[in-house]
Amino acid sequence: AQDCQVSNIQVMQNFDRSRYTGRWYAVAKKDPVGLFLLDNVVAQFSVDESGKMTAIAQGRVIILNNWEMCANMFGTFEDTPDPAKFKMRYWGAAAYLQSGNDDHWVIDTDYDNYAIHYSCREVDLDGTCLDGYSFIFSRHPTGLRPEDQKIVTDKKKEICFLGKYRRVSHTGFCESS
Ligand code: DAO
Repeated sequence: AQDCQVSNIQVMQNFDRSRYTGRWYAVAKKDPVGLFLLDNVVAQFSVDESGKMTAIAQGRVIILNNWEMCANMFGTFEDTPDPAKFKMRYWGAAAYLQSGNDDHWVIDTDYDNYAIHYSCREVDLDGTCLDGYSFIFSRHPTGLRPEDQKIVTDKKKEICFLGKYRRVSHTGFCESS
């Protein structure tokens, strides 16, 4: 599916949330309108006793025009009929951080090295995504393995975000604060 229709986007088959748990480093990001998380983004997924997926995430943000800080964020995931498609409710440890309710789709992952996340916030009248964001995650803080890069590039194209990503750097900003 490369007609860029949000409803035709292929997601991970037989998504296994338990294999997805643990730490993921964002290595690239396609920003939404009004971007929030800038860099040093790390997400940690868990599955609780009842089987529900939750996550905590950190990342550098700039709030109130000029205040740079490390945001501690929380997310809970509501299941849908598709095991790779969730509704994510998210909020910050502090009230002035962003909160919301976004789609959270896992497009592809090998669980051990890479994952491609997708969220469309606003679908246009023609069925394409008007405002969305996407994270490319790696299990390795150093980035994607060379052998995973082609897979990721192909998926970026399939979700119609190719060329819209920027690198997400890891400088240790959130480790000191
Ligand atoms: O950074 O511009 C943006 C949008 C991201 C909003 C979501 C942040 C909170 C995520 C919490 C948990 C999971 C991955």
